[in-house]
Amino acid sequence: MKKKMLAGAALLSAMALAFTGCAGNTSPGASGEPGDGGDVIKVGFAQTGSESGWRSANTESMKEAFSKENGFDLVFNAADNKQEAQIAAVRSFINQGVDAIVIAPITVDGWDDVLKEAQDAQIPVILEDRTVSASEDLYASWVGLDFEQEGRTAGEWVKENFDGKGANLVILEGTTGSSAALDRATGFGEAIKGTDINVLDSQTGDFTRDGGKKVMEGYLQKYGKDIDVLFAHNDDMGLGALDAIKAAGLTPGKDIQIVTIDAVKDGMTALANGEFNFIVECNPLLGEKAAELVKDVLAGKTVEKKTIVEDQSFTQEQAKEVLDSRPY
Ligand code: GZL
Repeated sequence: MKKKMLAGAALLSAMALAFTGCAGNTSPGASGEPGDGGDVIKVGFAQTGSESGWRSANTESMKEAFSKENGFDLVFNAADNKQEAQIAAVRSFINQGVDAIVIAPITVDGWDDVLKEAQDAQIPVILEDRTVSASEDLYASWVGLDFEQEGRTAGEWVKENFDGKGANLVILEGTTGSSAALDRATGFGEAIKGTDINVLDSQTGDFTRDGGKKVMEGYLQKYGKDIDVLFAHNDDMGLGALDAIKAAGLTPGKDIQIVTIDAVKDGMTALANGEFNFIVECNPLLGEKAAELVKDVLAGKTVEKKTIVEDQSFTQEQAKEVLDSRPY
């Protein structure tokens, strides 16, 4: 039963309790806090899919936070990177009468109708990771990263290392229409504006290794040894590109320098061994904050509309130092 329905039902069940001594699972535990035998919070989580190492780490973080021990009954859906499937999952959560919905929206657009349906059903929505173009009134809060700053940091590294050399750059973009890809492109473009760096091409690899490899193969056929540097919107596309670069007889990290975003284990390993040259972190551990926001919203507390989680960046030397202690 949804939390907001409990006001009236609580009165009735209290009265029933007075006469029958029995109560459903809505009776609060000792402290009234969910998870101590008290109210269990039913949450529907609409994940993008399993497109990258970052996504796996994010899903793990969310499942750990929305555990039974923490007072949750989690309904999980991964939408295989398909927006229409993700919207259908949210509609299903509404029909199931969950207490709250969490979404990692694949793309920014297309969310207004289903978010309005959730609002009409009095089910609060929390966004984690990426954002939407819909009005802020249609969701309770968002916890994520500053994608524009991630792109800017990557661009500043390229500017610092390649401006004034007439360098040729190719870009592997993330999922088309996702806030991560849109904002990283904006930040990166701002950072290299006014330099003599020549952007030869920029296409989407959909945040996947296979996508990165296929697009990089096309770049190498078209531009070959003219490519000096690759900017990949995430580690996984960069890792896919490594295969293409080696198959072309070139040495990644030297013939073609590579800057990526995420800093997952495989990316940091490539950085430590010299195949990547610079990584900007994008922290996937958002589960704890998302769970805290769900509990606070359901408890009627006022919450921040936006929570940005801090990122850092790594050189090859820094990657060697921290690789064994990385949490993901
Ligand atoms: C960023 C996240 C992106 C990662 C990719 O927060 O949305 O999606 O950078 C992931 O690895 O697929």
